[in-house]
Amino acid sequence: MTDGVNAEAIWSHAGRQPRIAIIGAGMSGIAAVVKLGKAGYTDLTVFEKSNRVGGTWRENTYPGLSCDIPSRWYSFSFALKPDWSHRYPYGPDILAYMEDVARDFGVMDKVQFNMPVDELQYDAPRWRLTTAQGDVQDFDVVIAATGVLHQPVVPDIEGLQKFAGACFHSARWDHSVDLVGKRVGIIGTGSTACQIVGAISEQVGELHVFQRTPHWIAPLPQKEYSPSWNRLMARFPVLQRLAYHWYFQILLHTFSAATVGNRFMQRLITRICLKHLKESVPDSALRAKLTPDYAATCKRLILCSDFYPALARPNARLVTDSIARIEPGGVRTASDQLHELDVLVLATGFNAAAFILPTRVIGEDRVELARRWDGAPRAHRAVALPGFPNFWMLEGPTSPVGNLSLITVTEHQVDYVISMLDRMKTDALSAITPRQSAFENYNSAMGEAIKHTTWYTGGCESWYIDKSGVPNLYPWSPAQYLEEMRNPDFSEYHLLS
Ligand code: N01
Repeated sequence: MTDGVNAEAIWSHAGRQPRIAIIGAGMSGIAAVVKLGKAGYTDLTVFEKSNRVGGTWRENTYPGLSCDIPSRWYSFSFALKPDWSHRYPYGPDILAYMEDVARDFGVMDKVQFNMPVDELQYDAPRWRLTTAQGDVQDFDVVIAATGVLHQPVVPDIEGLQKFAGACFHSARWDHSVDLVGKRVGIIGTGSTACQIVGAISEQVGELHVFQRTPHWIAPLPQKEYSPSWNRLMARFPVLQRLAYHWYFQILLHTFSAATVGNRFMQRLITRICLKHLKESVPDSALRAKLTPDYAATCKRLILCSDFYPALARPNARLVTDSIARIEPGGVRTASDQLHELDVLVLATGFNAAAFILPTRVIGEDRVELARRWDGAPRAHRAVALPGFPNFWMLEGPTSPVGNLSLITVTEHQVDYVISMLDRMKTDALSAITPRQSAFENYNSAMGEAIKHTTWYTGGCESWYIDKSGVPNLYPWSPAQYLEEMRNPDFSEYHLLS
């Protein structure tokens, strides 16, 4: 591989720092800069398509935006925050936290803003990166920190373009539209829609919620932290660390366990959701429409306390009739009823098979990532891919791991990448790339194991399931994945000198 290549061109031969490109300044990009820096890798350039850090928390600004992972755990382990206002953090608070961390840990100095990356091409031993502006730079290592859910899906519904009122996707919220007193329709009843419905139901004139499939919804045990409690946290940082690990362990052994086969937890979650529905919705006909007929946790479990009460309000209407088409005046359903609307919100989710795409990534032998994946993205241990040397993904394919805090998963993945870089440095390697056999063994074992999870057996459709027909998720215990990240098995890789 290195024949004819000047030794100076290979960072580990020349004894210099690797030039590392990080794509994206969201949560993963921030974690990568901080952890790589602490490990001594400081020649970092972050390419951010927007003008701010924060990723998903920058892009989503819809009313009610919040996170259903507790704030004391939804934090960087190296930057715990004593003064979260709530147990479950609100979107603006998370964005402010991301920006604070980026500023305090010197991330901002590394970021090139408004710099989308169009193409990455491997030309051994370097990656040639081309930005949308046509700027070309070479890097030794590329880290894709582009997130999982960042490409909004606009549903293919007849007449959508003809709607006369305001219409926008939940991730492109139009804040110039005043909802007060308006007739508002919302398509979708996933995590996003539930938060929006809870937040806007009191101010709108009419609320029409178009539900294709009922979701399982557990109550969110929200709580405001008192100033005295937060002062205590600030005074004794050990308490912050205890809280971080407390929530980590609790969720690991309850919700995460249920998704990968813990029958007791599965039944408990089902009971909690049904109790929540019964207590929130007195009308038995409405309750029947809201009761799922598939297993809880098959789709992403929703934690939300104000969706059901919002639907029980007199101005709300749950529409379960399928949508026939959209007309200038509103949404017409299959029973030929027109729901007249002023505003239509599309809470219809994201393309979960995109990851770094549509950036064109070209590996060895000019293989294109988009072709290689063909709608069913796979990776080796979620972070690497044969034929794409020195290219690492954070939150890559199968990364959503047991609904753990994505920050925890990302931090472990960054540590894994650091182990690889350390190995390159000590062994003077030019490239590391997973063996095809290791990739195939890992993915075929995953493909078998996933068939025993609720995501597959639960009898639902969800964004977890890709073009291959199986969920694109890690099928084993989340603790096992973190262990895999802590202890890289180098025999799975070609280590090229
Ligand atoms: O998207 P979704 P989301 N006609 O794909 C419906 C994370 N998240 O943005 O269920 C009619 O879950 C679709 O119907 P169905 C979290 O991981 C986290 O809500 O497919 N309806 C569904 O109801 C979550 O899982 C937080 O039958 C159509 C909805 O639209 C992920 O983001 C907060 C339709 C899409 O639901 C995505 O959630 C928010 C059509 N043509 C989100 N097309 C946290 O708190 C789609 N639907 C961390």
